[in-house]
Amino acid sequence: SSENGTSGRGALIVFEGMDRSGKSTQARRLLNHINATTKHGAILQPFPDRNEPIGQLIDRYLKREIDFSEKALHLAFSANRWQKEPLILETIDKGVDVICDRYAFSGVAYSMAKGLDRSWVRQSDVGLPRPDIVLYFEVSPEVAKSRGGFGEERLEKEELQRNVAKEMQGLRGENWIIINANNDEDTVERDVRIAYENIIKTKELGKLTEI
Ligand code: T5A
Ligand code: NA
Repeated sequence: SSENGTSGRGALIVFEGMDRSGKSTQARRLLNHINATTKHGAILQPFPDRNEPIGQLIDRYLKREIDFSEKALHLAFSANRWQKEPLILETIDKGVDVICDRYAFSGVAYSMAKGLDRSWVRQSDVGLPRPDIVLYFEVSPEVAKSRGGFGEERLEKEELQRNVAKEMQGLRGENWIIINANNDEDTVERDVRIAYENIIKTKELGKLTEI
């Protein structure tokens, strides 16, 4: 049964999905909800984490200020996650939930969509903490396009987004919950809360083996 309460380890919750599907909006809402309604609380961990040294380079790449080769960029995104692995583990150990806004699935899907080989791409994230649940935000291209800010950063091209969506389908595991992200913010929030309440945690946090 679910240990989602005041005892035991924290949960590792991942938000994934297309650009502009509303992940960051809902990750913040879930953070506030958990902190307002539980003793254990939660922290929010975005990826890329643009405050970390490697994340600052990724940020400059996304803003078209510097260039990376595709493989170096892939490893930078992955290293940015490894940088945060100790914090994630310590936090979960203390009983606090960790909410990741994107994770290794973005890393694999974006790099594969750009043509990198799957077996090469997945290696760098093997061994990272395995999420208890992945909330996958599915949004139609038309809806995503209509939302604020689309197209500002360099990976937000339509064809790439289509390929990313295709690659993401192939990464779905049994711990994935599909969220209809075309809905309004309150409807999506309700679905996210239901998924959160139904998380079933194993005793120990697992590790990513297959991605
Ligand atoms: N990337 C990332 C890789 O290539 N490899 C990796 O390993 C990782 C981790 C930056 C880029 O990096 C790539 C993927 C990305 O291309 P990012 O920082 O997560 O990644 O990207 P952002 O641009 O910050 O975020 P997204 O584009 O993914 O947007 P979100 O978080 O899905 O959407 P959000 O919540 O910011 O909302 C977007 C807009 O829509 C509105 C919001 O108010 C906002 O204006 N909105 C809604 N409007 C109507 N109805 C709703 N339900 C709405 N929800 C939000
Ligand atoms: Na975001």
